[in-house]
Amino acid sequence: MRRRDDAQERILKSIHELYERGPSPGAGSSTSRTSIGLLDIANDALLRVKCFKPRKKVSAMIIGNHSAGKSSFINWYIGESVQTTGVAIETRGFTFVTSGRKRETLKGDATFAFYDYLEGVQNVEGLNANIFTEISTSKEKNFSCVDIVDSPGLVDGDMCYPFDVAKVIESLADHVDLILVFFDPIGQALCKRTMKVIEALNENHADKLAYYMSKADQVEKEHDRQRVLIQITQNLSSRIKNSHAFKLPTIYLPRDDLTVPIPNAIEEVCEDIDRAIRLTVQKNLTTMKEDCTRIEDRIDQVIKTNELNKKDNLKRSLRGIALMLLGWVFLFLSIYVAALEICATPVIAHGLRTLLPRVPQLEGLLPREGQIRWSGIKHGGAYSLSASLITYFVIQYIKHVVWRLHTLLTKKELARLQQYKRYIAGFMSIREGLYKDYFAQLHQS
Ligand SMILES: Nc1nc2c(ncn2[C@@H]2O[C@H](COP(=O)(O)OP(=O)(O)OP(=O)(O)O)[C@@H](O)[C@H]2O)c(=O)[nH]1
Ligand SMILES: [Mg+2]
Repeated sequence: MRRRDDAQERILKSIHELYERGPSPGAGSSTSRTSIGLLDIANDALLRVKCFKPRKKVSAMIIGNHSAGKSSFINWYIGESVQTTGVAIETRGFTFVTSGRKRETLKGDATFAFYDYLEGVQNVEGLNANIFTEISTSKEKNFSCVDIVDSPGLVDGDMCYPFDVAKVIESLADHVDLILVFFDPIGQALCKRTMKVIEALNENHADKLAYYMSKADQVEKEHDRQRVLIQITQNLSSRIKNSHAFKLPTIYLPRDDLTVPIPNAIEEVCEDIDRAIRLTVQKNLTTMKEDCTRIEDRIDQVIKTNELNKKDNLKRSLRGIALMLLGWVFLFLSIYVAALEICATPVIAHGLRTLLPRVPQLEGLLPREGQIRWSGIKHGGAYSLSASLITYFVIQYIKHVVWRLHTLLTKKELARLQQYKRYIAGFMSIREGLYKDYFAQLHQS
């Protein structure tokens, strides 16, 4: 039993650390000297892959009627009296019972900080003063892999809760892995408030719910117990969704003085918790593989896009240079036409003829008296100049659009991506090792 606990705890912890900090030194991978976590890689600005850190522990919430034995079960499970129990209404708030290195009690604010998924209920009025964390050093059963949430007993009538209990239970249900519902056989089994909460939880979390008839040793006669079981089953049947998988084991805290052999399925509760842990271990191992594959694919995609961009940049540059040369042709043409037109103005033409009387090419440039150049088109020079200038500017614009280059990865960035690929390969091999450990412990148990 202990071996199995250790392996599961180690796997959950290792996966959590791989996401947060990367492999610890000596984890048997080429990446062991790095301190970069899977999340750091996923969140890199070049990649931006959405990943969530798997939780280190499974959480199980216990709900049920007042005095159903919820807190007593937790104390029994961890082998330590962290929760107050008794016939009065004992538990008035929510308590997260978790394992740690030092016995400690955390109040509202610290509890909200400890469990980030409580963000959704942080503003529920009156909850802050009624939410706690009890850290216990217990190593009993699979406690090191599970956080157990104790909830206030549900009662009908005038009982006034300092906050909206049903709302908080429903909100926590979104985040816990298992919801244990305790019905005690005496009086409280038919509590309307409990039934309403169960009905609401069945809407979205039917698979997480497990029902038990607690304190079964209080009903010594078998036919009385059967009657209570039928009564609870009848009440639940219209409210629960997966009724084909419905079970209602009878449980009670083991005691030595019991003369009547009442069947006790309390180990089934432990088995349900163990199953949730096993499922979480499997789920986390699968999630890690999927995340690694997604990050690897993204790295390949970024490198491939960079290669394509490089080729495209070359094409764009060639087109840009061609357009630039063409633009120059039209620019020179515009300058030439402008020069011709300036020389053709009477004052400049006269001046040129006087200054350079013996240059024969001059007559080719200057119009004879009364001659209209540009194939006889009046203002042909102005038209030609405008046309070539407009063409020049249009070419400039097209060049500006065409010669726009993609930003390429720098050598440093490319090297970083290649390094990430090596890290991911390292993560995958560590994960393989964890999977082997998981199967080994399955065969041993
Ligand atoms: N006979 C018997 N008594 C039990 C068992 N479990 C708990 N009790 C007793 O039932 C009473 C109520 O137990 P709690 O654990 O305080 O019940 P709870 O569900 O936490 O109650 P609230 O916090 O008020 O909701 C205590 O006096 C316990 O000693 C059991 O299995 N058998
Ligand atoms: Mg209690």
